[in-house]
Amino acid sequence: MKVDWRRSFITTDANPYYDSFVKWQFYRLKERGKIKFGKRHTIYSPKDGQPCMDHDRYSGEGVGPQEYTLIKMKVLTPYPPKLKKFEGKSVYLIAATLRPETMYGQTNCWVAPSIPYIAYENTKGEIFISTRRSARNASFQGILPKEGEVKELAVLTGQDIMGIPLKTPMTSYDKIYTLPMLTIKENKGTGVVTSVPSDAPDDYAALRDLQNKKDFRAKYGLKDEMVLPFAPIPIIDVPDYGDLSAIQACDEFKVKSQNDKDQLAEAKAKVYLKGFYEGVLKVGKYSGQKVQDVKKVVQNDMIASNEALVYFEPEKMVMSRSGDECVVALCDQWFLDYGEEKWKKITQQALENINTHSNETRANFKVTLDWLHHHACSRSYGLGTKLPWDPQYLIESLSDSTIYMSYYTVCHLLQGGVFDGSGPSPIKIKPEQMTPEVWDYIFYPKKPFPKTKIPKASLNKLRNEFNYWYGVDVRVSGKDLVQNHLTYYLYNHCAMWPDEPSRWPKEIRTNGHLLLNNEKMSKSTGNFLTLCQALEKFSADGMRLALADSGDLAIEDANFVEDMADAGILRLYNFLEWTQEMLECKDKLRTGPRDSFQDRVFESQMNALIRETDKNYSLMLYKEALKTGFFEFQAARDRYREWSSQGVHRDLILQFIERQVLLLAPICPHLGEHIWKLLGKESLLMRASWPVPGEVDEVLLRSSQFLMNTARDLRLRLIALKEASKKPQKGKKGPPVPTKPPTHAIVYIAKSYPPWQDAVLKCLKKMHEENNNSFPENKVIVGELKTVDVVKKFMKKVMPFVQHIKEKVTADGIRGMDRTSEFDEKKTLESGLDYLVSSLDLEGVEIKYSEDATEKIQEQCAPGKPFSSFVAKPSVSVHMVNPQPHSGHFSLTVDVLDGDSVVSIARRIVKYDRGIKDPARVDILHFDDPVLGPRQLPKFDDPKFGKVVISPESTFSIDLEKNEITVSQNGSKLNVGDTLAYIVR
Ligand code: A2H
Repeated sequence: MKVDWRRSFITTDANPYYDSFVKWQFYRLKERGKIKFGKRHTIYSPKDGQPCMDHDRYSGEGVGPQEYTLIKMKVLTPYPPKLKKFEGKSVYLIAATLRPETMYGQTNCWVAPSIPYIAYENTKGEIFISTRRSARNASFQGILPKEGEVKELAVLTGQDIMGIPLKTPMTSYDKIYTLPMLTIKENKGTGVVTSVPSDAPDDYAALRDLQNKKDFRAKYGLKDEMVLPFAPIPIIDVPDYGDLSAIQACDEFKVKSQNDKDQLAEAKAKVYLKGFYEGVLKVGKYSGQKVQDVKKVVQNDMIASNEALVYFEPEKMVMSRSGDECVVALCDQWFLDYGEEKWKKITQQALENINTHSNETRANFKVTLDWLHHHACSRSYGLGTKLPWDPQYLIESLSDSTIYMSYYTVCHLLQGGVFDGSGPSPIKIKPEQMTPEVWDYIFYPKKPFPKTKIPKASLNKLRNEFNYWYGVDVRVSGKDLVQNHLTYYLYNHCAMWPDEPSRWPKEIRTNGHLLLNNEKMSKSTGNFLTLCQALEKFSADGMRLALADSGDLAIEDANFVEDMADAGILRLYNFLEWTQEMLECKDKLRTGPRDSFQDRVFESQMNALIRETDKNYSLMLYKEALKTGFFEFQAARDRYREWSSQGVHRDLILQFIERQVLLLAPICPHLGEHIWKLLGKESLLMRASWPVPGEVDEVLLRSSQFLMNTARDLRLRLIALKEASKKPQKGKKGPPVPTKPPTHAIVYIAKSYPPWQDAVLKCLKKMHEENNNSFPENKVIVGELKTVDVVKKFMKKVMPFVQHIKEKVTADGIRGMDRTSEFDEKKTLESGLDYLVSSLDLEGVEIKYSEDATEKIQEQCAPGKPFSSFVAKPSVSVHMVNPQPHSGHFSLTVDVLDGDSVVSIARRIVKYDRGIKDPARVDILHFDDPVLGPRQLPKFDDPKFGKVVISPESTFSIDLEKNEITVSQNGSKLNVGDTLAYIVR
């Protein structure tokens, strides 16, 4: 069973209080001239015997009536056999067109050879020939003698009336012929199409097919004189396309025949819009006037001379819920005159002041407001309130639910908790006491107290409620409702409270539909997930997380992806596990001052993300809130952990956990409460307030970003270097020569730009300032720079550099033109040195100023843009044995570099042996006898037997030629041979 969603919670007919409210609204709308009565072209279901409004439709929501001009094309005598019986009567083929002003250019008439047409009589006793479907529509528009009845006087095919002569209005040809067009649609217009090859690419392509192909003509029994003499007539001048625009467009898009669907579509897209909006008529009474200005006038002229008539049909197929194909009918009805200019205008103004959250939603409102004209508000059966002044009609459901949010402000006092208003009323007011004047008093501050038995205090209470709560702060609804409900909502607020904009809607946010795994949810395909199933599969928090992540866009559909939901749960689980781990070991975490570079960056990052998340939540951008408040928040923590070589600070970690839980609470409250308890909080998380963010040090954050970028750059270049060394070298055959992997990186940073770039920047900044904070044209920039002495020599490189700076300014604002760094780049990089070295698998990273480097390197460097190079320092390999029994540590080969220390070698051992946690616990020993020592059996109960611990202060040096390693210890030097030992304490 389909339930009208709005009625399902207000229940108008069953609820006498709401019924009185709707009646009040309609009385007032009518008094203010918003409701009128008359005959209108309306989408109509013959089976239901009444208009078929959006909510009565099975398909075709939002579809309206489309107007066509029917051109009467008189069949000349003698009539063909199938029409013989109409001898003595006027017979017309009636062609449906959207462009009556092009009738000057008709060269023929198109019919489809095999689709069925019927002949029937119109109100004037003339015979019309068109498709059955169009006759059915016409019969509801006063074109046929009896409403809804089509007497079929003859049934024929297009072929039966092929090649017959016609007399048609306006064209310069005396008579034209019916010819075959194979692309005519049976379900559009009348199935008869008038042909204007000068302006319609379809017509030109079809006519040319016939003119070029004799066999084609023969197939349909056409004589040459019916086809060949008819050249397109120039009638409209279209800028860029001339006065035979269709021909030009067919050439441009290489249309070869009427079957070239795609090319024709392109040609039409180009020429129709341009022809209609920019075309100028060059023939007839209105020669020299714009097409769009004369369309209506030409139509009226032809109607006045009985050569044409107006006809409507639904723009697209509309099916009623009762299974009927709807038509357009001229109906007597009450309608809301949404086209009335003053009303439209004030509604447009109201829209200006509404926050629609997205430009697309606003644009959809604007389009709707542009075309909306009238909306039938009455129907003869169904559910609903009776029209108070004409109770044979009911108010249709989109019209009785436009301002009901105001009813919400008082309904609790009238209805209590009772759904259908059957009482008892908490305020003791009976439904029949709710007269229009009583409602006036509640909703309008200036209205006097009405004649009523209701005590003034009671009514004042209702009035106060309304006054306190109204207007609606934000309304969230489906994007498909902009074209009807949401726009009516605006219109009616403006009509009911015309002088009180404070009662008008303030924010409207729309959302798309929810997809499941990138596809539409549909029971028939099985791509479906109920709320209960989702809960079972992903838990409440897991589902909420995936829903929040599914998308915020107002127009595009949100997408619930099950893989993402799984990944989300995993993330939540990891967060919980990590939290428990941290809480268990919190006493081992670093304490004391929390002012290292990484501490300060992390704190600032948290503060910035709290602010951003706050903003995202208040804009109802939940995907964004999740991004900043969870994914990025976690990433900030991960970075902090990775980069803090001296360990993370306890206070910051605890603060992070608490803040994380708070930021995520709106989306994952259950996990939040659990962790809140683990944190030892006494009251509930739900009672806690939003975290108060501290200062955000923007410069510090940018310096941290600089560090990240440099690290990333180093990593990428290192990978590239390794890849390159695997490839055979140019010009040399055979496998690649193994090159030693780099051991060290040198990062050069620049204190300033090279002189010519510095001069360019200075100049650019000045021009940018003088040109109202934007760059002048490149021409001007070059002209200016040419005059600067230091720049002259570099003119070839100047424009690429200017382009680079422009891009920087687009990304970072005017900061992109800064000539020096806003922070100390050297200090910044040094603060991350330990992590850089270990994560890059290098022995060392050195930071140097570019001024100490070659000119070439200086050119590559700029503030914020360091340059790195790599070196492989020479080494001598040494064998490392581990004499500890059952330790799990193995013998390894380790490279020793000149200047190595015990710790640096220990670090290298740790890299190979992940079983060792801390390099500081590794001792290195040399053998008493460097030659024979290693050949003796170790003593299991005394691993150090025959060896000496090398003191941590010692340094290693190497002799490459002799392939020897020497240790300097307390001023003495010792050759340690080719084998050393290590012991893990
Ligand atoms: B117009 P819309 Cl010069 N099958 O008239 C295919 N096409 C049909 C049709 C049918 N059953 N019934 C009508 N049409 C054509 C003139 C014209 C038209 C010019 C320029 C543009 C143009 C001369 N042919 O239409 O799908 C008719 O051709 C631009 C779209 O209802 C009718 O107007 O939008 C137009 O298509 C109606 O198309």
